[in-house]
Amino acid sequence: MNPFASSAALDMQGQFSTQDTHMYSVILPTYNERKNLPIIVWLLAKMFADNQLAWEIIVVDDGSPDGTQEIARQLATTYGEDKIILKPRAGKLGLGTAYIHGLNFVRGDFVIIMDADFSHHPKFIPQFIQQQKAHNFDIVTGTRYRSSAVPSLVNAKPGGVHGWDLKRKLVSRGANFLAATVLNPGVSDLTGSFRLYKRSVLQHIISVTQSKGYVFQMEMMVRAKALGYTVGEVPITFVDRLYGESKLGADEIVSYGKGVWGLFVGV
Ligand SMILES: Nc1nc2c(ncn2[C@@H]2O[C@H](COP(=O)(O)OP(=O)(O)OP(=O)(O)O)[C@@H](O)[C@H]2O)c(=O)[nH]1
Ligand SMILES: [Mg+2]
Repeated sequence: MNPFASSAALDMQGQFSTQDTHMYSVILPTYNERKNLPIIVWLLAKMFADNQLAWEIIVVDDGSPDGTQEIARQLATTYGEDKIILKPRAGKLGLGTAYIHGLNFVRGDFVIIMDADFSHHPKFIPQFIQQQKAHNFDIVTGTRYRSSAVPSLVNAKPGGVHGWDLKRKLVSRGANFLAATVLNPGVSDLTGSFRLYKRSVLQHIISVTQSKGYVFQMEMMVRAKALGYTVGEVPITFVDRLYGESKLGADEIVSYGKGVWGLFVGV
């Protein structure tokens, strides 16, 4: 180990500081999240402040007709233009490209990807960070399908899903089971999208990921493992969206199945 590596963490008095000097950038894709956005931003800001972390939120809104961008501008005035950064696009271009777009503006060395509809609770982020630090992971992923963290982590509680009907639960379980069996990447929640990445790792993975829609998250993880990146897991409880309509339909299920097959033959 480099004997000088820790000197950067010494503060002015020569004390060893445990202060986290990293910056965490959240990419928040939004489409018609006018009602959810203020709550999720408030929770994120509070969590970052409580944990004394440097942060920013990049809102990638795809021309939401409900006026999400107007809310984002108000939030930027409230929290600061350096904290809430609105990077809109003209129309609904999809989630995969929303992450790519948002990543162009990231200033932090770590990136958190999450949904804005309250399904991903910011309270889990300190555990993601703890897990990342403990093992220097390239990626830490939230998992709905484990009862404990991998490797184990104090305070982690079993993951789960709340507010979904049986059909949606079965589809999600089935989708993960199918992907886990066919692709076997050794990560439990492949279709989830609540994750912490080292920025350079996310840039690399995203540059080689080809699929769109629901398959996108899965391909990112399968590619990450194939490229040799290290992944930790933290159980999360996933709650169905607070406001707004769900859009999962038969078309998504069929294209997902095709996506798994594409990855099986392609990666
Ligand atoms: N910028 C952008 N954001 C999107 C797009 N589609 C969805 N989102 C956002 O991406 C996140 C996840 O999308 P959701 O629609 O919640 O997807 P889901 O959780 O699979 O399905 P729901 O049951 O509808 O919650 C949310 O924050 C959405 O607002 C899009 O085309 N562009
Ligand atoms: Mg959702």
